[in-house]
Parts: sequence; C-alpha cells; structure tokens
Amino acid sequence: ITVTRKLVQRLIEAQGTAISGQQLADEFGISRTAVWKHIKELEEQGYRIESVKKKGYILSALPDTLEPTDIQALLKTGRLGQNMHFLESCPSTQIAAHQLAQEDAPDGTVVLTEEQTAGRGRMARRWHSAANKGIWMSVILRPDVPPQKAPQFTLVTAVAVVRAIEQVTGLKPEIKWPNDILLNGKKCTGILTELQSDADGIQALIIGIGLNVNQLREDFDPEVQDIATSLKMESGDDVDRKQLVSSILYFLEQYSDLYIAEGFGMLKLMWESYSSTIGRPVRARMAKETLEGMAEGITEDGVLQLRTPDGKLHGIYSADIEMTN
Ligand code: BTX
Repeated sequence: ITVTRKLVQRLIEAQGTAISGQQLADEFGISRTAVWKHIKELEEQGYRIESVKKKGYILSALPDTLEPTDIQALLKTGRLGQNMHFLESCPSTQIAAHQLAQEDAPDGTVVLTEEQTAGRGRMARRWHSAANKGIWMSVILRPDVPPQKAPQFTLVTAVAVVRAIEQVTGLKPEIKWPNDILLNGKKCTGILTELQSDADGIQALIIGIGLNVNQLREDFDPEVQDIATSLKMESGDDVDRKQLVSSILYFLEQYSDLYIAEGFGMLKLMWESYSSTIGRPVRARMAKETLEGMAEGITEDGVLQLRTPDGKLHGIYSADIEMTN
C-alpha cells in the first residue's frame, strides 16, 4: 500500500478534523513538500481536500470509486471486509468468492467489483450489473452452524441491507419474501446465498448482494426498466457507495452474529416489520404449482406461511411472490 493511500486512510480516520502538513510529514517520514505533492495527486483523483490556514488538511469528499483501502478506513467491523478483494470488472463476484473460499479465504472476506459481465440471480437468472453505478459484492462467512440454518442468512442479510439503506439515505425500503428489497414497489436489491458444504457441515456461505445505487432509468437494461429502481431514482441524490458498503458490512456482521448467538427470534421480528408480504394476499409461483392465499408470517426457519382459501396452511420454501391486491 502506497503512501498516497495511507494518507487518505489517515485523513478519513481524522473524520473531518484538520491534520497539519508537518504532522503528516512526521508520521510518514517524508518532507512537507512531499505531503503537498501527495495531496495534489489525490485531488486529481477526485478527493476534495481543504487546506485550512494554520491548521492543516481536511478531507471533505471522496471520489465515487470503490477503492478498498478507503472503504476499510470507513469500516466499523471486526471481521467483515477486513480482507477485501476489488476487481475492476469480472463475470460474477459469486464465482470469484467461491474460488477464494476454496482457497481458505478467512471468514468475512469480501469481493467487490465495478462491473459484472455475467451477474447471476437465483435459479440461473440474470442480474444486470451496469458499470460504476451499483454495489456488486459477495461476502464469505464461515459460521459454525448446521446447514439447515443457512437459508435464514438471506433474511438476515435483507434486514442488514434495509438498515444500511435507511442509515445512509433515509429511504424506507420494504422486503419481499424471501430476498427482494423494494422501494415504491420496485426492486433495488437482490440477495443470493450459496453454500459450500461437506460431511462436516458448512464450509462457507457466499452471500451475494446486488444493490442499484446511482443508476437512472436509462442505465437499466430494457428488460428490467419497469421493475427496477435505484437509490438515486428514489431519493433524487447521488449516494456514496463507500459509506453504503461500510454500513451494509457493519449491520451484516452485527445481525449474523446475533443470529448465530441467539437464534432467529429478534431478526424474525425485524424482518417481519420491514416486510411488504406479511398480512397480504399473495400468489406464490413454485416450480410445480402456484398457490394463492394470505401470507401469514414466517417460521423460525424462514419458511413463508401461506393460508389458502380452504383454510390449509402451507409452508413455502422457495417461490416467486406477487401481491394480488
Ligand atoms: P433473483 O432471481 O431474485 O432476481 C433476478 C431477477 O431480477 C431477474 O430475472 C430480473 O427480472 C430482475 N433483475 C435483474 N437485474 C436486476 C437489477 N439490476 N435490478 C432489479 N432487478 C433486476 C436476485 O435474484 C439475486 C441477485 C444477486 C446479485 C448479486 S450481485 C453480486 C453477486 N454476484 C452475482 O453474480 N450475483 C450476486
């Protein structure tokens, strides 16, 4: 890691207070002129740095990149994101993360990219991942839980992403079972949880998060223009992707640790409070059949409880849900 990158980390960590050129020079063992040159270089890269007379330098804005060392300086986590891989472009961060997990990447490893050329959703569907406007990332978790406790991680992740969107933008997203996050009825986030397991249990969970951040309608593929939205389209403002990544990883660490330690109870309540599905009439399309009825809740296992008009309660493990009113 270069002096320039270390300098940014130091300025981010100062959280808006000024640090003098002399102090930076001393800390990095370089001259004040060298400090000034690094500052100029950073300004050219899009960092906004104010120099306050007699006080020093203040970082006032970061460029819209996913520079991992910047994100790491913002992180408030113990594990998630402490090991971070950034790729300018890749077929899918899921594929890269599976590979890293097989190579013993530690719990909390994150793969982030600016662009996916073959982003994937559930059941081999496509996930459109336009360049430089979204967050396309995969998180490797290695929880010590039996495989049947894995599906709830999708729900735990949904709660974490909703909290992060609320924190960074003030928007109020809703969750559609099991893994869509909606704003005004349109999808802004998809979550895909995949598993590496063997006879000993879970080796790794690969949690893929695709979040539309700064796209405008025309940035979306025509195929999804009517069903997709972005945080910018809903809030009217550009959203800082670095802050958002940092916030998602913070809540994901908190909530997955809570789930592992205490079970699903608290998170089930949070999930239900954000859900647009529960208490509504829905249609559930499954591989072999379609059921219509009232979505009554989810179980401790994350299974959707759907009551059909004949009074029967059905447990739905995997389906596409549509609201029917
Ligand atoms: P899903 O199967 O629930 O959703 C896929 C469906 O969502 C598509 O069939 C399409 O209708 C719609 N869609 C596709 N792209 C978008 C988009 N950008 N915005 C809104 N709707 C869209 C959801 O699967 C799981 C998606 C996970 C994506 C992440 S990105 C990082 C990681 N890498 C990777 O390849 N996948 C995950």
